[in-house]
Amino acid sequence: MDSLKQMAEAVIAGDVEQCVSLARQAIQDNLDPVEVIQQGFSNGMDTVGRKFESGEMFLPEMMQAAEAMNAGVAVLKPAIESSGSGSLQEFGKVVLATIQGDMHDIGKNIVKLLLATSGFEITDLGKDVKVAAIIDRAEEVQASVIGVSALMTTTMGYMPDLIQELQELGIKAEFPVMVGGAPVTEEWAKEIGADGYAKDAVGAVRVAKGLAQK
Ligand code: B1M
Repeated sequence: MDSLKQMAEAVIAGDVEQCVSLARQAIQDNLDPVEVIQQGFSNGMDTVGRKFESGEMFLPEMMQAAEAMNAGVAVLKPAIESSGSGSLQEFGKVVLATIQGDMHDIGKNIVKLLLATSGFEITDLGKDVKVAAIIDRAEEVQASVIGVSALMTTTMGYMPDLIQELQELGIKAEFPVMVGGAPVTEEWAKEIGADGYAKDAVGAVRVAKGLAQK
């Protein structure tokens, strides 16, 4: 089995030690840490999601899988940071949050890591963040971009609320909004009037750079 497949299997098994050991091995083998996250660990998480949906896995196993993935990502983090160009160019400020009602933050944290290593200053408001708190902070730090993540169909409904609120306050043009997360699509982002959508963390960097330079 190739190492990316082994990583996916280790996440599915919720095996923290194996995730750590495979991530260390990946660094020794000079594998691209971002590819390792996206093609390895994240693939395992997709399977976990499908198994949870079909009733083959339950909440404690999903939590264990999340712990294992986080442990693997933590090992890769310094390698991603040292490969970044953050110290070379400053692109702007991003206020980042997982939207209200949503506790999923693994993907948002990966987006944060890549944005930070690409030259953005990040204000991470964490998870389950109310629309008003996101707007307050964006105004406070004079954000170049607001980035919001949602992992559930039930919580992505707060994203249009954010955009509507910005419109009502008359500050929509000042704060471009980038949205993402597994259930979010490009079409939906357009429909709600978001300024940018990214499918993954690598795409988020590209989109944020475009929005910050407008
Ligand atoms: Co939950 N969960 N979960 N969960 N969970 C999902 C999302 C679900 C799809 C599983 C399923 O049923 N198939 C389902 C949602 C169904 C729906 O849409 N309504 C679900 C459910 C139901 C729940 C609970 C309700 C379960 C329960 O309690 N009965 C509960 C909800 C709690 C809450 O939020 N209120 C819950 C809890 C949890 C855990 C705590 C156990 C854990 C989260 C741990 C954590 O995040 N700290 C968890 C996990 C791990 C998942 C799955 C399996 C994996 C999510 C993940 O981390 N993926 C997920 C199934 C799935 O998504 N396939 C599932 C890996 C991550 C790297 O990918 O987050 O997609 P992702 O991020 C990517 C891209 O989406 C993108 O870039 C990232 C990196 O490439 N991206 C952005 C993300 N944000 C972006 C922002 C951007 C741009 C790109 O711009 C700003």
